Amino acid sequence: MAVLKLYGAPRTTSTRRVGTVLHAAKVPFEFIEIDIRNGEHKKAAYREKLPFGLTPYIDDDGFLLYETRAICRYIAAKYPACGLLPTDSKQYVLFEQAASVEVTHFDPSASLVGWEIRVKPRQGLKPDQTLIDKEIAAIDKTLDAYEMILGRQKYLAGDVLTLADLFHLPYAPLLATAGSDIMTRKPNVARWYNELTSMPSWLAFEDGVRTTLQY
Ligand SMILES: N[C@@H](CCC(=O)N[C@@H](CS)C(=O)NCC(=O)O)C(=O)O
Repeated sequence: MAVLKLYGAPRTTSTRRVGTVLHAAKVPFEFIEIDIRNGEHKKAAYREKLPFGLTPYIDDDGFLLYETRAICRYIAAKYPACGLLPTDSKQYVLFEQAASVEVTHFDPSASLVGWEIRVKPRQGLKPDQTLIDKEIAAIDKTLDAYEMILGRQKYLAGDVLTLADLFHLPYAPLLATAGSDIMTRKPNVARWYNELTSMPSWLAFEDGVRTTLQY
């Protein structure tokens, strides 16, 4: 059986989300870089694989999949020993609840901040500080709820680490890059955030995602 292939841009948040989960689940993979600077992902041949013209996607022995959270669910379901996706029905929906919180309450603002501080400067544009401040204030409100949840349990879906926690990783550290300390101001959020950002699977690809055949 062929080794799983990850096609993406090594330093982007989305590719790093998948790389982190592959590493956490100890899944060997070949990394194939997509040249996003020259628009490889907008070409017709690429859109055959990923019609939205974004990165990343995986090819697992001919099975193609895009959308990072779906890819991560697939990896965790295929390699259940990683324990990142609960199988018990109640634990599973608590995971889905937490995953939904990330995608609806955390990601919209965090990815806007990411766009302002990472993408705009690359396009020669100036980040909009008013927008950054507004989005960081919105995330801070969301983190008040996280503080309550994480005061009662270790992780967002219970006392076991799940993909719902890991889904925050690519964007949460960007808030510090944007000059904000909101991830470390509330004690329970800070404990959770510090644990996540110290994980070897997160640190492994600090310099970019790369082919990893052995752990
Ligand atoms: N919802 C998608 C988002 C993918 C995405 O936005 N990828 C970015 C990199 S972080 C990308 O390919 N950007 C290139 C572009 O917008 O042209 C996912 O989770 O996979």
